[in-house]
Amino acid sequence: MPRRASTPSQYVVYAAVLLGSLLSTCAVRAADRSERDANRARPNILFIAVDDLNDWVGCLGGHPQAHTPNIDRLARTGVLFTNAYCPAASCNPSRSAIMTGLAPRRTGLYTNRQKMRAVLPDAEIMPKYFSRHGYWSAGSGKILHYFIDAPSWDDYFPDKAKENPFPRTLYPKKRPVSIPRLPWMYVETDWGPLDATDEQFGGDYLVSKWVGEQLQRKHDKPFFLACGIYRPHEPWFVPKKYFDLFPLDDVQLPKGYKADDLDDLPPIGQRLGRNRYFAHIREHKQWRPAVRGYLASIAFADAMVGRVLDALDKSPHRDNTIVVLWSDHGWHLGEKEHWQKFTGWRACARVPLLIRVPKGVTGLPQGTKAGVRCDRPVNLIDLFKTLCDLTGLPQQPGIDGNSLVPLLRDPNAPWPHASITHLDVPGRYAVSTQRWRYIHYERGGEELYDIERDPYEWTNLVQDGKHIEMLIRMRALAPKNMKPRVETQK
Ligand SMILES: [Ca+2]
Ligand SMILES: [Ca+2]
Repeated sequence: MPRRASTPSQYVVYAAVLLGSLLSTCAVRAADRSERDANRARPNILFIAVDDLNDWVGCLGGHPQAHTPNIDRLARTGVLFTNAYCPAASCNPSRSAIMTGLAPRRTGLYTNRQKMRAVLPDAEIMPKYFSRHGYWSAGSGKILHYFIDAPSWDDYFPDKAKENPFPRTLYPKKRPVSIPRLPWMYVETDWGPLDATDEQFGGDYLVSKWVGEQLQRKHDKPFFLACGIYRPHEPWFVPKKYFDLFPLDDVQLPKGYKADDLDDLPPIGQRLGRNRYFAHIREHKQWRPAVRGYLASIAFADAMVGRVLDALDKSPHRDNTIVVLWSDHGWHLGEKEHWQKFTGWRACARVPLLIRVPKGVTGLPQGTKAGVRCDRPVNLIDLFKTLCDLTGLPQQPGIDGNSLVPLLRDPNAPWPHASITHLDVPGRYAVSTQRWRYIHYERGGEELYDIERDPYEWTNLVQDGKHIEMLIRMRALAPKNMKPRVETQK
C-alpha cells in the first residue's frame, strides 16, 4: 500500500492502487469460493472392496448357484467389466498396487509378507490424494492388507488411532470345525454355519452399518468412502441362514475342474497348481461342503454390500455418488488341483469390477448407462486414474494404469492395452487380452490360452504350432524392467 497521497496526481495513483488491491483480494476470494464450490459439486465416491471373491457372482456366471442379488443389482444399474484382472494374485501386492496406482514391477512389492510402508514409504494412496483435494476420506474394514495406514484417512471405523482396527467377528468356540487340521494346514481353511444373526456376527455387519450411517448423513465436503468387506475370505463361517440357501446335496462342484488338466502344463505350473490343501480336502470328503461354505460366504458378503447400496439409495447423496465395487483377486476351489490363490489362471486373476457413475459428473456428464457389459481387458490398477478423471481432479503424476472413462462412455471403444497380473516372483506373471491369455514362469515355462473357446483354460496352446504368431505377440506384451522383490523385515 503506498503512503498517503498529497498531490492530485498522487491521489489518482493511490486510488488506482487501492482499487487494484481491492480487485485482486476479491479475485482471490472468488477463486477460493469457486474452488470451494467446485469441490462441493464434485461427486462422492463409494469404494467397495470384497476380499477373495472370484467370478462366482450371478452377473458373471462363474457358478450357477451363486446368490448375489445385490451385486447383480449394481450390474443392472451400471457397467460390469467381464474381463477385469487384478494387478497381483494375492491381497497385499494387489491392494497396494490398486491404492497407490503403482504396479508391482515398479515397486518390487510382489508378496503378502512384504510390509507395504517399508517398500513404499512415501507413496500416496487414494484416500490421502482425495483428502488433499478437498474430500473427506473415510473407511472401514479391509482396504489395505491388515493395516489401514492411518495418516492417509480423515476417519476410520472403529478407531483411526489403531493401525489394525477391524471390528470383532464371531467365530465358533472350537475349531477346526470342518476337517482335522494337519500341522501345515493354514489355520483359516475351515468352514461351517454359525448359529447367529448378522448382527451377532459383528465384523462385516458393523463395517456395512457404519458405512451406511456415513452415507445417510450430511457432508460439507464430497466424500471418498471405502467399505472393505472381509468375506468371502476364509474362514467360511457365516450365519446359518446363508448356508441354508445351499442344501448340501444340491451343491454343484466347480465347472472349471478337469481331472487331467495339469498334464499339458510346464513343471513349474504343475507344482503351483497341485497344492496340499485341495488333496487334503478331497481326502476328507469335504470338497462339496467347502464349496457350500464359499457360496454361503459370498451370499453373506453380497447381503452386506446390499445394506450399503440400500443406505445409498435412501441417502441425499444417491444422485451424486460414483460407486465402484472390486475384489482384490479370485480364488480356486479345485480348478487345476488348486485351493486358494497365488496363481495366474483366470480362476484367480479375474475379478468382479463394477462401476456406476451418476449424471452430471465432470469426467462423464451423461453418467454410465444401466446394465452395460464391457469385455475389454482391464485391470484394477486403472481405478486411480479413472477416479481422477471422473472427479475432474488432476492426474496423480507418475502412476500406472489407464483411465477407464473411454470404456465407461462406450464399452466398445478401442482399447489397445493388455492387462498384467503379477505373481509372487518377479518373472512370474499373466498377460490378458480380450481373447488370449499368456502365463510366464520365471525359470522358463509358458502357457497360452484362447479363452473365447476355452474359458477354463484347459488346453495349453504353447506347443501348438498353429498359434506361434499369437505366442510371439503375447510375449511382446510382457511387463518390462521388472524390479527385484524388495525384502522387508517381518
Ligand atoms: Ca484377498
Ligand atoms: Ca490342461
